[in-house]
Amino acid sequence: MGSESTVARETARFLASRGIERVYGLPGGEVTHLIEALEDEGIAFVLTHHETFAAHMADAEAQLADRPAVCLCTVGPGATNIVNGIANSMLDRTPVLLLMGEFNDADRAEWTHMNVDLLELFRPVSKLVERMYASNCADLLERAWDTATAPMMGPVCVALSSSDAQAEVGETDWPAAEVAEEEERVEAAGDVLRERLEQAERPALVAGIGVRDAAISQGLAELAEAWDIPIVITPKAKGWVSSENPRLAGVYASYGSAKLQTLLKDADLVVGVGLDGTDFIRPWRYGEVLDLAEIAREDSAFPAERLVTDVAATLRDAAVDGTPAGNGVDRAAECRRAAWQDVEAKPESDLAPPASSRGGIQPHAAIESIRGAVGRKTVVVCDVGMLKLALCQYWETFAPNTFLVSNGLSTMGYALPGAIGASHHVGDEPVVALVGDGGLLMCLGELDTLARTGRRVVVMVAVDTTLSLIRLKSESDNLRGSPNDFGTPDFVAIATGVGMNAVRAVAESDLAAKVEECLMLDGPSLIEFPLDYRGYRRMGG
Ligand SMILES: Cc1ncc(C[n+]2csc(CCOP(=O)(O)OP(=O)(O)O)c2C)c(N)n1
Ligand SMILES: [Mg+2]
Repeated sequence: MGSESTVARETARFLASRGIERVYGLPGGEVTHLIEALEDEGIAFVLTHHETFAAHMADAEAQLADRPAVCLCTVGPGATNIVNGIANSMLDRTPVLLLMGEFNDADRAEWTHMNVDLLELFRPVSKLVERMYASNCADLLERAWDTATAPMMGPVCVALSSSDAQAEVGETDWPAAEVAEEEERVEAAGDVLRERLEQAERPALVAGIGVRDAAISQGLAELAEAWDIPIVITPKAKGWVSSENPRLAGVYASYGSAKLQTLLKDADLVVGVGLDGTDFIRPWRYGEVLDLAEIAREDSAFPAERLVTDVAATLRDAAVDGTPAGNGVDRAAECRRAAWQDVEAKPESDLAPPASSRGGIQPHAAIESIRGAVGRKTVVVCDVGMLKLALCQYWETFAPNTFLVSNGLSTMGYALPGAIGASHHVGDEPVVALVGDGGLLMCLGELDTLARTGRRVVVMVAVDTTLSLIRLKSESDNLRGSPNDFGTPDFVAIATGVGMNAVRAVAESDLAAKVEECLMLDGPSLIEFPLDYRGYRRMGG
């Protein structure tokens, strides 16, 4: 301990020592001293218009940076507002650090105004939630950071009152940079895996959220090639197995081709790589999985035979001298072909579209046009809804960390703030947000955050004038779809109103050109395009 400091200043100094350059959030009176201290240490405060979207910004930044990112909210309504964002990071295993306002111990005992029990509120949606004081500041900050980054990663919440933030504390000599401590590794289990592969006739690999690691994804590709095994991925693994990999069979999400499901059903050995119960939108309905896992754990959502091992080394070991008998290239190609045939072969539905629908571009045609115009290394952030289900299946990804999506919680309103957070990490390169009209309407205020921060984000909003996913579900249950329908707000006018460049593409023929045009701009832009909701009725699985 050196000279005198304050808890707020030490928090800021700690974050700066860990490479944190910005904190996203929305203040209240309890956190103003903390924000001032952050800025004094060179940490920018990015003001958002809703706390949950601050958490989404941190979530996207953390995924790309592969270290915690930080968000901030005030006590009471600020904290209750951010619960959704923290829960999203919990279910997507993202290391986000939340700094939140709190009442000091004396006030908390007496006050009712804005006073909710923050520890109880955040316990189910975070890995750690604790109050910070001068007495535990140094220990808690380091422990929170380590907890967030320990497997399975996730959000941590530190609550601090204004008076405790100003309390005096000795200056801590924070280590300049964090050197990731090597986990004590269990031995590689290449022989066990090899033995099982030798016995199998129709093996399949299923890769999930934990494949987002260079060594593991490389090991997976080597194993698949050596034994010629088809690979199925979950939405969080998109990009970590390239769409150009000839053994990629498709994405296991709510919607997939019937062929993909047959592949999984018929497999006599399914090897799970980095899988996690939160990967699956529907419970795993196929045979038992031999799950390669870094840590031992119980997962009731995903029962499996767990092989606790150094996953990357095990994959690489078992790849050596593999027998390429899994027929993976052919089985994968058949699944990919079938996914497109599903869409092309189904007749147009004669069910009525939403009343305010203006018709529009077929979803799959829109995805192909946009994909052709967006660079292969550009980060794309996807919102939730039918658009997500279509994008997860049909949007091709060619590089790690080029497709971000809220999967575990599947919360609407992720794409726009996620793209802002991603953009802060990627710097000058453009980032794309693909969002449904319902999802964008939920977070319109963040268009102002985007305009104000000037980030190079292209927001593409698919206008089908309804909550398509829920409308389709209602229709398939023989219920009315109309309660899900809404109007046709002029998104171009809204974006222009906050100072952004905005254009409307009306037909498939000008969509790609508009995307290319906006990707060239230095600042933010929005493209509104009409989408024919009826096209989603062709998606099978
Ligand atoms: C915060 C939140 N509220 C409700 C839902 C339930 N939900 C899932 S998809 C969806 C519809 C999304 O509509 P839109 O953004 O227009 O996308 P579309 O389905 O039309 O492509 C809803 C309401 C959710 N996932 N998240
Ligand atoms: Mg919609």
